[in-house]
Amino acid sequence: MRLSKYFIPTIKENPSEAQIVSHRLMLRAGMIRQSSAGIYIWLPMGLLVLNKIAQIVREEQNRAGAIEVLMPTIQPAELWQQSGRYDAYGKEMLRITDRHDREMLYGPTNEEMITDLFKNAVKSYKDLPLSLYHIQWKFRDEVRPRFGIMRGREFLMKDNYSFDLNFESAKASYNVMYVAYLRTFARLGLVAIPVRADAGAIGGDLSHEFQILADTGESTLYYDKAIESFDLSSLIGDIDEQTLAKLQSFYAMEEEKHDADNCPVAPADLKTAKGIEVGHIFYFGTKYSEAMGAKVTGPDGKEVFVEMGSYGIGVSRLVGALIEANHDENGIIWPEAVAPYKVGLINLRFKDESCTAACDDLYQEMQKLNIDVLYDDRDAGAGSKFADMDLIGLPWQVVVGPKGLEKGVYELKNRRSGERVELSRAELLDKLG
Ligand code: 5CA
Repeated sequence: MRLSKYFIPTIKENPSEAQIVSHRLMLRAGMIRQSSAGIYIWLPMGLLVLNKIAQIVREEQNRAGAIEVLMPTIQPAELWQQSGRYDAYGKEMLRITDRHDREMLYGPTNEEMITDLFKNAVKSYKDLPLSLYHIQWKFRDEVRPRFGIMRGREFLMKDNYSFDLNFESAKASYNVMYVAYLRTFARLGLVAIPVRADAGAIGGDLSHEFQILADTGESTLYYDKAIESFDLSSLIGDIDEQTLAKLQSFYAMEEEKHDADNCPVAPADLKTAKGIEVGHIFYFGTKYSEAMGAKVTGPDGKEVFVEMGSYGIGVSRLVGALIEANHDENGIIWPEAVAPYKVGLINLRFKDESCTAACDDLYQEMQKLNIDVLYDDRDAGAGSKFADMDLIGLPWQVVVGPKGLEKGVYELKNRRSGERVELSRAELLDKLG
């Protein structure tokens, strides 16, 4: 992509409304613009990252055996009346009336709709276990939308719903998702601590939140420091039962549920930190299937209410969480897995014919080699080109200037380490290809 023909409306000054670094950088780097409180326009660079994260989430859901569907954003109130949540949800739910005076709502989550779908489509235990997910926009009329897309009113969520015949099978489905979540966050280069979000009652509800440690997190966590010696990011491979059991036995709790007097961890081993909740998984048994009449015929011919779980990932929140974990004073530092482009090509002397010819040549060659490149071909000064490139945070920068060209070399800068090397054309293309 040529920057002169693209749309990255960057901002020089720090936007006064942004309290945390990710919000500030997303606005400054031209990734998002606010439309109204907690509702954002995703600009090209933001959208590229959002889509890349969604794709990694999708691949890990598919690998875990979940099947993708797409449910609508607008739901009939009737379903929520059946589950009893229509009144309980209160003001956080955006309620809509259509032209026929039917009560509708913009979905804050999809348990009701999926349970209704299941009830009408699945009748036998032979079709179980079943796990369906979608990646869809949600709306929650949050009391305090803040920190940009981190706590928005409209946000993109991956939500997944599992259906099983009995508790054992439901627990296994839960654990498959638990592992899929660890893998997903590891692929994003994030260390997400699984935090127990239930009271720990055996056989009852079971729930974990996945928290990224960051000073700007909204949750306060208490956890056994042994978790840190457990290399969560290395868990990309299969996890055996023992490792899973060990991981799940570590103490990690949100402040509200942490009881200092009865904590099983010795004070010297207990750590506290702030976290950003990027995922939340629940096993809730037959809560919705009983309320909405979702039954299957078991092997003995008797009908039973289906056992369910639901599993959410904040896809749009992850964009912010990734920036909180990957930035410096000059801007964003994208991990390659989610970078909007892999390489930024900077033409230092727009008016110098040999510079422009060399850049055009590199640009064409990179495109041939499928190297994702953003070419700063604007008629602008070197200083502002460097500053913009650091701000938007592409992992690699290729700098083409007259001095290098005389020697027949290009400069390659690693955005994260700041390391610069001079390479020939062939070496450069080889390294980036
Ligand atoms: N039905 C369940 C699981 S599918 C559910 O809705 N869980 S949740 O409320 O915890 O949301 C799932 C994830 O969505 C959260 O972990 C968080 O990462 C993200 N999320 C929730 N609210 C917001 C919000 N206002 N802005 C951005 N992301 C949010």
